[in-house]
Amino acid sequence: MKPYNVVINFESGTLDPGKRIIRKVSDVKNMFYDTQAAEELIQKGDPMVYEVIYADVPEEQGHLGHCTTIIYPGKIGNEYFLTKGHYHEKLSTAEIYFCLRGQGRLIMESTDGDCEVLEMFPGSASYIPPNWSHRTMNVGKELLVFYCIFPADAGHDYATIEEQGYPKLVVEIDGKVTVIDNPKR
Ligand code: S6P
Ligand code: ZN
Repeated sequence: MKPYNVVINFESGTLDPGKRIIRKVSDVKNMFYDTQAAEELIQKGDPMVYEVIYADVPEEQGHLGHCTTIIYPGKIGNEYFLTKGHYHEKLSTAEIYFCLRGQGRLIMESTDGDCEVLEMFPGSASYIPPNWSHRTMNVGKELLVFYCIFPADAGHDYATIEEQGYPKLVVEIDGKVTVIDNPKR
């Protein structure tokens, strides 16, 4: 293949040319603590929670996958709109999230059971080491847009997070972004 550019719009989060994946509430309902509130939102029109736009790169060792993620502002119950969250299938692969717009949180859990939450804001570049699962939330009132770079053969393991969730939840309490223990863990 030959070198090529994509163009990223920092405001809208579009990456062009790119392949777009859309996640609605019905796609991520099991990831939220308040599944009842998620069901109600699905009945009310099943709004979009986030989009991922991938650059066309071979999913092979040596290549770097890259994409933008756009998370819409919103909550289910008092929990902020979030991504599914995953370990990489190839656990030894790291990733970088570079925030372009908005306010977010990045929650990570290692295979050793450590849990960390980092702030995301325009200019923040978060390093996700090998062996750490990762999920993001939009804690602001506008779009959260970030750019991801990862080994193209990293893959996704969604099942572990879907089954066990994270040790912490990021919720709004009295109008403030608050990290609490997850009662289901
Ligand atoms: C891929 C990378 C991101 C996420 C995206 C959506 O390794 O971490 O591109 O795929 O932010 O999150 P998720 O958990 O639904 O894939
Ligand atoms: Zn990843």
